[in-house]
Amino acid sequence: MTTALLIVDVQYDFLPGGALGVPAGDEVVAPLVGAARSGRFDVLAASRDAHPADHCSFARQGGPWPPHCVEGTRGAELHPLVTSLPLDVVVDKATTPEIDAYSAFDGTGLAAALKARGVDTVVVVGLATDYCVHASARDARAAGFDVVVPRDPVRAVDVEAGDGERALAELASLGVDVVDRVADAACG
Ligand code: VGL
Ligand code: ZN
Repeated sequence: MTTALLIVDVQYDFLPGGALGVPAGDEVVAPLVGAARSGRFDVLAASRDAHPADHCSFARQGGPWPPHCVEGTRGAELHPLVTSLPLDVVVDKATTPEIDAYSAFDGTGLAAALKARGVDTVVVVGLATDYCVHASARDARAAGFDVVVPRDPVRAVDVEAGDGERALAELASLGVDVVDRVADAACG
């Protein structure tokens, strides 16, 4: 088993106080950094939401979100503890004005980059459970990986109460292994 930890969108704008702060989003940092430093992962990957200033997902353009993760701004930067990791792969997504992408696999070449490193199992962590974690785990599964989502290093936006739990339930129905703790994931 060759396992990747995929750290999704742990950027200032998704942390409390950010433009699209995820409630308790900062709580993901300690468990995921601990996992990344545990030596249990063969490959460390991270994604960034990296939008142009006129991105179609922004309210000004008729989209659902306040402006967030605009390239070149502090809000788009990864948390410094994530940046401090020896990341093997970093991908930017939703980088063109007309196209939104929640999945770290959407238009980024991430599946090929992981397969080139022999990865067969992907543990998906980060923000947010009901958007980019959900879409990334779903696409990892669709790309043929075994997929694990641990609960301790993910947090949900929960626009509607229960969105995060529904996202995890849907992932489980797709064959994703939803576990309580990242420490219990990828022990093969
Ligand atoms: C995300 C909303 C908009 C995410 C990205 O990373 O989950 N959510 N853009
Ligand atoms: Zn976005």
